[in-house]
Amino acid sequence: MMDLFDAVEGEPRDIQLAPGAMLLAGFARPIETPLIESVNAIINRAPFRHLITPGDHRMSVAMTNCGRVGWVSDRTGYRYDAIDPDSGNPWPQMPAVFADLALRAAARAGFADFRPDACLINRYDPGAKLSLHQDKDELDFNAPIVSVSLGLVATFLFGGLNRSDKTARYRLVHGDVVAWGGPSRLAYHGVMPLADGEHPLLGAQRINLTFRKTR
Ligand code: MD6
Ligand code: FE
Repeated sequence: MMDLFDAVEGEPRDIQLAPGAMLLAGFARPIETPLIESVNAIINRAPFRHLITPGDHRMSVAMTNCGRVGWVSDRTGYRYDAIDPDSGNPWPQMPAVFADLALRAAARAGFADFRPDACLINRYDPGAKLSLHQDKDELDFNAPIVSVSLGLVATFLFGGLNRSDKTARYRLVHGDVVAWGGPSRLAYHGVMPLADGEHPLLGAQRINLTFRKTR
């Protein structure tokens, strides 16, 4: 596996994964505490749940959302919806600390003025994985996606525009941000089954935030 050194505190490093795909190592570390507090406030109102895919498969990753719309899946398909189907209420608002992080990270990666309207929050417990997929349920592929890793280390798979393209593996650690757009916007990607472990702030889990502009 490509070995990326862990972020040295206060020294973010930028690594290009492919044209349009940047890993900003350690970028979110300085605001880890408000990020985790915000996640906790969101899951209080919109708890994590295991969605069912159109193929009738229960996802191993538990999900929730904040923002104007949230990504949901059920037997009828995938969509962005303004209403949390579990509660019947709108999703919690996107906290300013989230929107500001997404804007700054995108700008650093070369995508100016990124104003996401959705933030999908994923929880990986040991063994949870995300199969190779494209993020293509958004209407605007000009905007990038910004992904923030918190908690346990994950192995991120990054391929090409065809499912059969060879994938590279990257180690994502707590505080890393991946910003992803332009020629990489529709690249296949996934997450390998999470290894067990104990993170000092988050315990035996990985939390991933992905920010999207859906329209
Ligand atoms: C994850 N991330 O890291 C899942 N999608 O847990 C994604 O599916 C993803 O990291 C698009 C762009 C960046 C990502
Ligand atoms: Fe994705």
